[in-house]
Amino acid sequence: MVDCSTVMGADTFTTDLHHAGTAGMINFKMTSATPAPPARDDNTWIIELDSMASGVVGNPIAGATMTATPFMPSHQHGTPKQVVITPMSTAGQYQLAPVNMWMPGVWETTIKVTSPQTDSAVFRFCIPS
Ligand SMILES: [Cu+2]
Repeated sequence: MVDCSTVMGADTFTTDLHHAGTAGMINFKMTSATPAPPARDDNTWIIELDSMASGVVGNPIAGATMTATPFMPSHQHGTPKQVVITPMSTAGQYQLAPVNMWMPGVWETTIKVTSPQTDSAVFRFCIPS
């Protein structure tokens, strides 16, 4: 059994969940999660990338190249399903699917952007049993 109420530091899904990239170049905003909150097995996320400078969020980033990798740190394993990235009609928004979190527990999904800037952010969710 996984009791997510005892897990510290996991993200709580809201429509304004966002993380500044580790390089401070891109703001990663989760504009949609299906299901919401994220749940076991296949998830579909829409992530908006916005440029960032000195902590101030700027314009949407269209045409980005990125990968998304779910990983379970406590067990050191990932998932057999590759996350497919599809640009949305709204500039700067990308669909990530399937984000397959097949096991209860804490999952860290790293989104790594390699173009036009390099930056990455981690969305960390506790998936209940
Ligand atoms: Cu696991």
